Amino acid sequence: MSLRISESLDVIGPYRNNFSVGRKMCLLAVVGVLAVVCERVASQRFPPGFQFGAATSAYQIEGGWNVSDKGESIWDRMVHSRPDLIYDHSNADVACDSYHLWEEDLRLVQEMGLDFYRFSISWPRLLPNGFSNKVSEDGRRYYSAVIDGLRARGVAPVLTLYHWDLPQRLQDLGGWTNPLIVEWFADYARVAFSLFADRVHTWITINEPGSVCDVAYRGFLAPGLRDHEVGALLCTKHVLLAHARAYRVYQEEFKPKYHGEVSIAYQECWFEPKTDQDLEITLLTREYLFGRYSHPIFSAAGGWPPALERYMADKSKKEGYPRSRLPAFTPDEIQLLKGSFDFYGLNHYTSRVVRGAAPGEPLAFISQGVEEVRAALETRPRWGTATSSWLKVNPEGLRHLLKLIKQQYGDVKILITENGYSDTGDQLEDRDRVNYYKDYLEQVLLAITEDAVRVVGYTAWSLLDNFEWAAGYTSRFGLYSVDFSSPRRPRAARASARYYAGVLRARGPHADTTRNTTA
Ligand code: GBH
Repeated sequence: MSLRISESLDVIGPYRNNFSVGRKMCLLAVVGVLAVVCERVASQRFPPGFQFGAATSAYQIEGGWNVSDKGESIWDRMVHSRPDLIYDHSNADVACDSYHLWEEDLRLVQEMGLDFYRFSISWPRLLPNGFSNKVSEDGRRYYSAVIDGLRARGVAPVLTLYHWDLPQRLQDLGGWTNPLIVEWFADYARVAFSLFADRVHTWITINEPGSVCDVAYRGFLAPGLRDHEVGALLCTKHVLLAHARAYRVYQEEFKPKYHGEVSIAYQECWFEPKTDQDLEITLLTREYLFGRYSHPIFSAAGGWPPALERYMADKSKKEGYPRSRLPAFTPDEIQLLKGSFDFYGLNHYTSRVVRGAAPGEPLAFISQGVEEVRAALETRPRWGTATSSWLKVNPEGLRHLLKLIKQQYGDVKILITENGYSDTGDQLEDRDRVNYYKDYLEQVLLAITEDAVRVVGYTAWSLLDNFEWAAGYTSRFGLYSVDFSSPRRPRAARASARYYAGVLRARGPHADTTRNTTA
């Protein structure tokens, strides 16, 4: 008798009853009836060494937007000058006030027993004018204290250099469309490595290059510009090169001493074709949205994905441009980019069904599709919903995607750098979030045990409710809730925080709910 893990989970039922049902089943096993099921449940553990964490980002939690010498970021500028671009006209001037309440956050991290905590540095907090000639003593002290606090609690810091809060000064000089930003970013990275690489051994250079370039240059994130035709593609090239330069700075100047790991974190959905006729458009859409960022770094050949490169060259020519809108790499740049990773960072939330768009079909919103390749994106009615309208729940999509990454780039180590679920935040008994985590974790486990994908860790987004970009505070992703109406910003554990603490104890999606922590 060989039960599949998913079947045995159906037998076990909802997480809340795990323990009692599990215990009854083990009793039955003693009389020899369901021994196999018990064994399968016990073996639903992640391999030894697998790491669990939770994530946040600087602008979304810190507040303290203008304390001491902190510089203005593109998010500070946008929320203050264009509050209409934020759904509830809110901003993150205070947010979770983690700039002042960081010890409170570390208490939550410790309470859940996380192996690591992923957070980000605000570039303009560390380098107030964007350039490395002046390092903020206050910024240095803040991040140093958080790092030391984590380590004192036995939690590894995972540090992101860029989670979307570019110094406004650099935006005024063209931001990610200016090729000089590649060196400015490398300078910033060198400062961060010099200050913290003795204590931080896992680094993410850029969080979601696709959001930085494509979403931002369609106007949905700061700087709120609209130029997906040219601006987004210049941004793509420079974001990638900035990552690679930072990677090489670490490799050459810090790795020999500290032996840490550096990579980039992609946001990728699982895409499946609507019909057999949509296979080609699905591949092209994947290459446009995801391969454009991963192929230059992770493929053996390097450079842009060949089919996308051809498509963009042909299209640009037809449009009358003298050269491809997708800017070319020099041979040196191809070499710089190729292999600039120590693992594959993956943020994953959702899935889409892809089909060719009908002539004239509107594709302005990211949820509608991708204008550049004329692809329409749909969802399946049976997929679950969340408060974020873009977030449809399809746990199997994560397993498919993990397999696809392995198929494309070989046996690369994959760190899931984000995965999570949004609700309105008005209840602490967040059953839907618990189910989301359990179902997605099961799929990660299957990818490891059945498909031999080398997933080395998993990160829940997010540790606590925070400023959800253009959605303001209307979508909540926290394992812990935050009361934004109170000046003290009190945090409270949701059921999902207790569940995740149980996952950490059980080392599997079948949370150990035996211990009642304060979490
Ligand atoms: C991640 O982005 C971020 O890294 C994190 O900061 C964020 O809080 C978290 O996920 C949750 O959103 O409205 O249809 O046009 C996720 C990637 C890209 C998802 C933009 C939403 C807008 C889709 N996001 N996308 S739509």
